[in-house]
Amino acid sequence: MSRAPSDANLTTYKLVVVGDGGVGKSALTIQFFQKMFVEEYDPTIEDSYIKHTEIDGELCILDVLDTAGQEEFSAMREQYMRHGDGFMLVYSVTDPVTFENIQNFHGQILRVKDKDQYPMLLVANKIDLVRQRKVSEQRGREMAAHLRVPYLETSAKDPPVNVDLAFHDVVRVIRQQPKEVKKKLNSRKGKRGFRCTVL
Ligand SMILES: Nc1nc2c(ncn2[C@@H]2O[C@H](COP(=O)(O)OP(=O)(O)OP(=O)(O)O)[C@@H](O)[C@H]2O)c(=O)[nH]1
Ligand SMILES: [Mg+2]
Repeated sequence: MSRAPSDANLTTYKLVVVGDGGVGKSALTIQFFQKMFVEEYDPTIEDSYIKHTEIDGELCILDVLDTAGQEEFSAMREQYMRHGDGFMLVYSVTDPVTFENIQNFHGQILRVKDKDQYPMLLVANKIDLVRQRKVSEQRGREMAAHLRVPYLETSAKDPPVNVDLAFHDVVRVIRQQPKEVKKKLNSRKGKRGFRCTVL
């Protein structure tokens, strides 16, 4: 049996899941961390999860913030945007308004980060709801190209589609950043942040 390396040698990636209320941010996060689908809708205020994962041969710590999509909590947005190393921009393929709002989340993240590009992944969720689908894959891909971010279609419902891949791909996008940004991540090795749920 090999001994697990100490956390001091691991990079922590802070991922933030954003998007309108009801698009499935919590369902995706809970499917990723707890391998179950939450059927009922219980609007989030803010939940945090942490776990060790191996991605492309590198063991790391994923620190995921599941945010509030409901408008009444929008005052908290800048705070969590400052905190993230990478973002999942989630919309529901059944709701065009949530798709249009992606541009607002994307724009606000770039403003808060004061950058013209930042690690993000556009996530088209609820693809299992084929008959209720109103936003096509083509429109999703066009939006992703326009925002210059990668695109992925997901379903948080069982059997899940691309859920692990979505979280891992945000880490991959973070890792593809230029060197100076990565240096900052490395200097955080072993340091741990705020309150969290350890699974
Ligand atoms: N069919 C289907 N339903 C989903 C999927 N993802 C989420 N849902 C359902 O959509 C509803 C809202 O999901 P949540 O994950 O709570 O939405 P949220 O984005 O976290 O919402 P806020 O916390 O208010 O921002 C719930 O009833 C989920 O079961 C999916 O991929 N497919
Ligand atoms: Mg939620």
